[in-house]
Amino acid sequence: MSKIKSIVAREIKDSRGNPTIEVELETDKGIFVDSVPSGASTGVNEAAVVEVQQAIKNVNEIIAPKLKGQDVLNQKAIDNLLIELDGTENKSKLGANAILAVSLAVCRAGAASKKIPLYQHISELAVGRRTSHRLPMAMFNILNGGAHVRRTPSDSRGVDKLAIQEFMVIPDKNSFAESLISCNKIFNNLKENIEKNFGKENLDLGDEGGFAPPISNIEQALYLLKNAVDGETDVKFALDCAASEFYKDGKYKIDGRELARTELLEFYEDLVKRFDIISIEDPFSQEDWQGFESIVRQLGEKITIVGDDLTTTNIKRIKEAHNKLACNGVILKLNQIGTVSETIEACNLAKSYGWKTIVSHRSGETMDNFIADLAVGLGADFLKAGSPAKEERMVKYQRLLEIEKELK
Ligand code: 2PG
Ligand code: MG
Repeated sequence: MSKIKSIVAREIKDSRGNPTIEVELETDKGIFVDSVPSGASTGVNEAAVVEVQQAIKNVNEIIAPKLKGQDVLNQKAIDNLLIELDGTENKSKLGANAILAVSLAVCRAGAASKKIPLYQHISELAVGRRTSHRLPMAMFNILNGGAHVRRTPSDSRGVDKLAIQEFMVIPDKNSFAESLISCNKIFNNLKENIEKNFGKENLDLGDEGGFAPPISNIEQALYLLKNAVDGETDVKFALDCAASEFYKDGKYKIDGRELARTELLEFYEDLVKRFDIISIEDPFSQEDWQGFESIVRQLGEKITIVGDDLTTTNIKRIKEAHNKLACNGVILKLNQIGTVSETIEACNLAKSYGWKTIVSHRSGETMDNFIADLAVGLGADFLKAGSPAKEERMVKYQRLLEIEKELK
């Protein structure tokens, strides 16, 4: 048992330089610090974020006095209390950012109270007992488009950006350490190829540390990736289309064309035939259930169709997606729902359906590495945390390396 002595919130900056909230929670075991990331391609059904200064006020003046003296081992009860204190459906009163920062720090303090690693504590919260652990496979996002790249056709380069947001590589190696080495080789090959084809001035990176060369053609992007894999074996691809971002008035704007749902489906089918793609996230817009249903029917046996904006780590949406057979994999993002307990619940539900589970960072990240422990603790199939070229992404992978060593 460890009682909360104090909780103090303050402002820090995230990887895009935007303000976000960090919380410092003190118990007899020490001081525990966690912070909250933010998305750019956010789903409309995500929990609400309140302005940072307001979130800080809400933690310091409303949450902290209520939680003082509570035992951090009661994660579920504390998360329920936070939900109750907020009292809204989407956490719009206190803010999911305020609530999550506290929930994360409580969890970290809980692990310390039990003197066990954070991932082990999370897994005990998730399954109610001790279990063995395995590492997730990493999805490294090394080519960026969509909302994570700021370029318009009117730029000097005159080329629009890629409609698809994330082009990821998944090295299937014996260990995470080997996967990371493999990713680095691919990343460096990609860099060389981009430099050769587009010049040094086009080596800029998107928000998640993937390259953002002046191309807008999806096939060309996949060939760039394929060439970069050069000699590396057992490397698969995954896409996060974040299709809500290129959907307008019933059409999907991609590759300079405007595609209807059925045409976009054909487009994906063709890509899956020609490239080693094992997973497609948000292939259709977040309310285009028919799109999701059709792609699961056509490709669901072969690859994973992942809900992110569709499901928003929300058990209601996950249940609906299951009933409609709209996906067979799910993204888990703590800040889409706002508490550790609800994220665990979402994961358990998805697993009960036999879905693949992917713990994910956000495009605006902090140096917090909580999601590495979360991915291991939940026994998630994958962790997606960007490219190793950015420090706020790399700290998550560093933590996985540490955990891997510990588990050997
Ligand atoms: C996504 C995420 C993270 P954002 O769409 O999966 O990669 O992006 O945080 O901008 O929503
Ligand atoms: Mg996504």
